[in-house]
Amino acid sequence: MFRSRLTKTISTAALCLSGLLTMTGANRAHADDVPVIEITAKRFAFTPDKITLKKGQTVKLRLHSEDVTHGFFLRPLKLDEEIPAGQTTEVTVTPQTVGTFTTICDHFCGTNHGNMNMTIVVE
Ligand SMILES: [Cu+2]
Repeated sequence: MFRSRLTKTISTAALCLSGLLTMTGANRAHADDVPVIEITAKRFAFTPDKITLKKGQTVKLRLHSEDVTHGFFLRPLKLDEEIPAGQTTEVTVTPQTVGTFTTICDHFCGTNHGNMNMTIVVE
């Protein structure tokens, strides 16, 4: 309990850092060299529920929905993706700020939607 509250506090503070992080498009020339992290969205959780990225290292997030349409929103990393029902969306990100951030589903997907989130740690 304490830990999740702490995480929330940190991520709220991190919202103020918005703009210090950059995101690049998925169509870069060397996009194929970028490590890929698979994330599955399914009512009402992301799997895995925590990933760790390295500051300054570009990664590609491959977001897959196993059921309905979900969102993937994390302002400090400028992530605001929609994951259409049953489909896969890719986004490339280069985190620039160390911290612990909470990504939320911002596309209403059912009764427990408000608790659908995952943690992204940047170290
Ligand atoms: Cu949702």
